[in-house]
Formats: sequence, structure tokens, C-alpha cells
Amino acid sequence: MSSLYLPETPWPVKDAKGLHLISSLTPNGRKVHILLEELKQAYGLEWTTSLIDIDTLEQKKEWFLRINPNGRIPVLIDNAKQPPHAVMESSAELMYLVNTIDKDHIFWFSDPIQQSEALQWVIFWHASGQPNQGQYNFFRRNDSEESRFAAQRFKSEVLRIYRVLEDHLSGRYTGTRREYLAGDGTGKYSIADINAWPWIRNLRSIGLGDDHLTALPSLAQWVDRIAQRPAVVRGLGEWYDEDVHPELLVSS
Ligand SMILES: N[C@@H](CCC(=O)N[C@@H](CS)C(=O)NCC(=O)O)C(=O)O
Repeated sequence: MSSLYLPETPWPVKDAKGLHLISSLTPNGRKVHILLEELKQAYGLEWTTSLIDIDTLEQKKEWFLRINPNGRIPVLIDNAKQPPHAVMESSAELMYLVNTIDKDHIFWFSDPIQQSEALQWVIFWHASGQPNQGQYNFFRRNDSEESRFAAQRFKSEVLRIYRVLEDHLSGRYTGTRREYLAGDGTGKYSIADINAWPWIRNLRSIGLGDDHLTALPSLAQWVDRIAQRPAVVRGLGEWYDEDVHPELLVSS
């Protein structure tokens, strides 16, 4: 048996034949769900899924930490590789999938300059957007004085980051309006969008305030444009919901 797995590693994980996702219904999980669903539609990709109830801290157990020492979901494992290859960090999982599956560059780019642009937006969101929005969500749900102070700080960072995206999509500095974050002309739907969308889709319900929202029209349109895609609807929803599919839950 590979050293990636322990005797107590749940069998759906260690016996999976090809790609296996360990996830939960969260924004970072949903990024990977959406790309898998897009690749299924485009290429007929098949994979299996296990769900973790993160409230039970299954992700802090030894078997899980072997696969992802960061103890967080999502994790992608390629059991077709010898030894099995595990990928942690949601953006790295998107990169692995486009590099190994997306041969026609439907969700990525063949041109190095466009690749560079797309990677900039992937990293921008991974390094700036999601950590700040994650902290904002944490503190805004708690009503102590310290939390209000912290929530205010993270809210202004989220707004600053949203304005960067708004300026980029509206063409404020380039003169060209864009539909998607990366790609020539008005852009092409890619993992640069998929990486950020599951977080930003909630922009109207995270307490930013109407005055701030009206200043983000291009970002709001981008949210609505991507929400229409069938693979996005599938990636958000019931197939990854432990209440609807308790048979997918794993624990040691
Ligand atoms: N940088 C990581 C963050 C992963 C992350 O924060 N996952 C959350 C759910 S969205 C999680 O596992 N939380 C449970 C925990 O922290 O134990 C990524 O992009 O994959």
C-alpha cells in the first residue's frame, strides 16, 4: 500500500481508481466541484467524491493529514498515478486539472502571455481575496467589540479587492470592458473566474452595503453571467451536499 494511506484511511479514498475528490460544500470546495463538472461536460471526465463533515474535525485526523498536512478541504488525489498523487490548495487543484485533463485549453490558455495573465488573477484571488473574505466572514458572524473592529478591517480589504476586480472588468484603465478575468479582448471563461466566483457570488448578501454594491456593476454582472452555466449550477449544489448524499461522507 502507498505511504499516502494508513490502515484507517476510509476505503472510498484509498480504493478509488482514478481521480478522487475529498470536499465539502464551501467556497473552496465549490471551485473544484465546478471545474470537475465543466470537464465532465467538455470531455466526459469521471471521478469519485468523498465528503467530510468539517465540524467533526475529520480533516485534522492522521489519515487526512497524510494526504493534506494543512488539514483542510478540498483535496484532490490522482490514484491513477504510481504512487498516488495528492494535491492540496484549491487553486493548485484547478491547475492540476487543466494541465492533465484540459488538452484543448477550454478553461486555460496555450499562449504563454495569456497563461501569465490568467495565473496573475488566480494568485491575486488565492493570496488576497479568499483569505480576507474568509476572515471577514468569520468576524462578521460574531458580535463582540473586538470582532466588530476586525470585521470592519477585513470588510474594507474585501471592498478594496472587489474594486480592483471591478476596475479590471469595467476597463477603467484599459478602455476595454471585459466579460471574464483573463484572455484577449473581452476575455474567456477560465479557471481565473472559477477560482474566485464561488466566493464573490455572495456579494449581495455579505453586508457590504447598497452604496458599495452600486459601485460594483461590472462585478455583479460577472457574477450573474457565470451563474447561468449548467456546470456551475451542478458544482454548487446537491451532489456535494452531505444532507442529500450522506453515503458520500467518510470518517475513520
Ligand atoms: N488555502 C486553502 C484553504 C482551504 C480552506 O480554508 N478550507 C476550509 C473550507 S473552505 C476548511 O477546510 N475549513 C476547516 C478547517 O479549517 O479545519 C485552499 O484554497 O484550499
